[in-house]
Order: sequence, then C-alpha cells, then structure tokens
Amino acid sequence: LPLNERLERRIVDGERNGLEVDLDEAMKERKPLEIINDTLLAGMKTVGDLFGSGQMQLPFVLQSAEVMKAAVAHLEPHMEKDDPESSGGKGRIVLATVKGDVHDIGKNLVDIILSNNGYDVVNIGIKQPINAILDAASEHRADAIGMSGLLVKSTVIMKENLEEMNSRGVAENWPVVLGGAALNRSYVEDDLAEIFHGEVSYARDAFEGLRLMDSIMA
Ligand code: B1M
Repeated sequence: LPLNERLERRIVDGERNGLEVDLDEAMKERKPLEIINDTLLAGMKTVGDLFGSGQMQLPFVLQSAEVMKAAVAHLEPHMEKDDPESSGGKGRIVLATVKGDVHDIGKNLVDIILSNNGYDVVNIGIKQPINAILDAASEHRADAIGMSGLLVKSTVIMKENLEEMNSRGVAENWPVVLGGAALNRSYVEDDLAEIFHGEVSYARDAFEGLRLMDSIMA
C-alpha cells in the first residue's frame, strides 16, 4: 500500500509494528498536524463507522485508539511550537472529559494544539465530575474551562454542569468551551447558551478551540 493508505490502515487494523518508521517517512513530506488531520483521523472515523454498524468489536476499537495515541505521541515533539518565551503565557484553561465518559483522544489533541500555541493547559483527565472541574479551575486560577465528551449522554452531563455553575453563581467566572463528536453547534450556541448565565461556545475541532481561546483572551 502507498504510505498514507498504509498509515490509515494501521489505525483501522490497530497495527503498531512499524508505525514509527512510517510516521518518520510521512514527516519527510507532510507536517505532523497534516498527517493527523488528513490521515490518522480518517482512520479513526472508519473505526467509528465500523463499530457503529456492528462490524468491529470493542477490543479492536481500543487497539485502534492505542495506535492513534502512539502515533500522536510520536508526532507531537515534531510539531511547530509558538515562541517558547511565550509558553503558557497566553492564558490558562482547565480541560476535562466529562463524568461517565472515557474518550480522551480528542481532548488530548486539544491539549497539544493549545499547549503548542502558548496556552497553559491543566488537563485533568477523563470521567471528571463538575466538582473536580471547578476545583481545578479555582485552584489553577484558570481563564477558561474546556469540556469534552463523545457520548450522547455526555451532552446531557454538559448541560447539567452548566446548570450547576449557574446555581453556584460561578457561571461568569469562566467562559466554557465545549467539544466532542456528539455535540453540534446549535445545541451549544442556541440551547445551552440560552440557559447558561455565562459564556459558552462550541469548538468543532481543536483548531476552533484555539481560535476560541484566542478570542476569550483578546
Ligand atoms: Co467509543 N463511542 N465507546 N470508544 N468511540 C464513540 C464515541 C461512538 C460514536 C462509536 C459508534 O457507536 N459509532 C459511540 C457513542 C454513541 C453514542 O453515545 N450515541 C461510542 C460508544 C457507544 C462507546 C462505549 C459505550 C462502547 C461500549 O462500552 N459498549 C464505550 C463508552 C465508555 C465510556 O465512555 N463510558 C466506548 C469506549 C471506547 C474506547 C475506550 C474503546 C475508545 C476510546 C479510547 C480513548 O479515547 N482513550 C473508543 C473510541 C476510540 C471511539 C471512536 C471510534 C473514536 C473516537 C475518537 O477518538 N475520535 C468513536 C467514534 C466517533 O467518534 N465517530 C466512539 C478521534 C478524536 C480526535 O475525535 O474525540 O471527536 P473527537 O475530537 C475531535 C472533535 O470532536 C473536537 O476536536 C477533535 C478533533 O480536532 N473536540 C474538541 C473533542 N473534544 C473537544 C474539546 C474542545 C474542543 C474540541 O474544547 C474543550
């Protein structure tokens, strides 16, 4: 197979052997982020489709996710970084996958993109209840909160989290950025924005997350 198809195939098949060699080869032609966006994420999409249609079992999805993570970890040191002088200086965001949800590949990509572009990211991990998110935001004096979630039920949890922020009177303390495959723009920017007493916005991908942080900090 040609290199790009082979890399995409590695994600779908969960095949790690020789991954780094192929990635190094690909980096001679393309930037790490292009490899992630154009090739590796296409593989993850196929995995999702196969799983969703019952053609792939969960343990194999997990293997694909492991290969995806290994690939991103291998590419990450080669990514372009902002001026290191400004590292972490543009603002601070607490990032979490919401309660009940283990999906973290997207969240960790957001972490990488923001960190490489001058933000200080406090990534508190998966399955995080709102208490833990708000505690981290206070403790680290965050400028914003980012929540990720891929399950349909996570979209409900996000709504509950915003309601909890309203009832604690902290909605205006932190602008909230929401992302993840089960969300859509109108749910966040119409429905959730309507009930939330602070500022909430939707990021379709990690780059929109970066743009939103830039506008929050402007
Ligand atoms: Co799961 N899973 N999974 N899964 N999984 C989905 C989400 C699913 C759509 C698959 C399907 O059915 N087609 C489906 C959800 C269905 C639903 O809710 N309606 C599903 C399911 C059902 C499940 C389980 C319930 C399966 C089971 O146990 N029976 C279970 C859930 C466990 C739980 O959370 N409690 C489960 C488990 C798993 C694995 C552990 C095997 C593994 C996750 C491994 C890991 O993350 N460490 C896994 C995977 C890999 C997937 C799919 C195949 C791929 C997800 C992924 O990593 N995509 C997924 C299918 C799909 O999404 N189409 C699926 C790549 C990633 C880069 O994309 O996270 O969307 P994404 O991030 C994007 C944007 O959304 C955005 O930026 C990223 C790109 O730049 N973004 C943000 C995300 N967060 C952001 C935050 C921001 C800004 C942007 O700011 C804060």
